[in-house]
Amino acid sequence: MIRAKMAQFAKLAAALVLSFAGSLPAHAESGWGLLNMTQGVTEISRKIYDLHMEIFWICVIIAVIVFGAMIWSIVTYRKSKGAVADVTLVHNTKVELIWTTIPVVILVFMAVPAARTLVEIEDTTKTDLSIKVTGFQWGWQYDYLDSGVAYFSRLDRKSDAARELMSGIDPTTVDHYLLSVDKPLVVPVGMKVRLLITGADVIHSWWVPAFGVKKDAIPGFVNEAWFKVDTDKPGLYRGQCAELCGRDHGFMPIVVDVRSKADFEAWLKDKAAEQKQAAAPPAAAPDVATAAAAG
Ligand SMILES: [Cu+2]
Repeated sequence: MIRAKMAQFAKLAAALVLSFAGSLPAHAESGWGLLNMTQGVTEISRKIYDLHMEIFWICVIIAVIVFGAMIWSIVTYRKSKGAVADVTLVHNTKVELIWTTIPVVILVFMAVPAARTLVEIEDTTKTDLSIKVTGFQWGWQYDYLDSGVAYFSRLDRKSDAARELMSGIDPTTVDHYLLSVDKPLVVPVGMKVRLLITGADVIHSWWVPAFGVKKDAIPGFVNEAWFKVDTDKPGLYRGQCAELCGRDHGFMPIVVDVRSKADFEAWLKDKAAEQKQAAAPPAAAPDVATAAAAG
């Protein structure tokens, strides 16, 4: 009976771990790397990863020492072995000093590098390019503030069709199901890109793990974030809205198309020209009234 229950529990735990692993879409790693956070493609994302690993191992060491001592004590001094509780030890200044000082030292040891990285993350000065990001139900709007280029980015058509109830399309046949968009955010490598993040309706959150950026998009507020992708890492990077924002929260992915500087400049020029043309008034049509009067 107990054995069957345990087997059932093990199965459930395995299923949970697997489903968790499967829900981490934005990571390029495989195997165990999938369970960890990504190292990303920016200096800041690597610093965040290093901090994460450093603090993770500190926690592991503390856990091993604390649980080791606890389990050893429980086993060694158990009642069946005739152990009797010591009720005379009520206060010991030396012990209290030790168990206060050690955690303080550990905390300071963790806080100093963490604070240093935090200051760097918040430093949005000296940026090369500013893009306003507006989260809305359900997608993202990107405004290139210096060039006037602006467009919406939504879930791609294929995913959108496949997600419909009884669409008849097997989602496993759709490439990057629910993770592709019609028009990705296009940015250059090696440039400090500043994002001005806000919301149009409710709170969303712009999250791209590979850049180490996750920032809330709040209506009425403008939050700042920045990233600078390594010059040798152009490519497509994916993310998602990270703040439960309503019915279609799971259907507003983020894709960032990181290109070389020259490619980016060309794209921006084309896009600006395209939008200028679309916004221009149509060529003067013949005046129907004058033509009729003349005839
Ligand atoms: Cu959202």
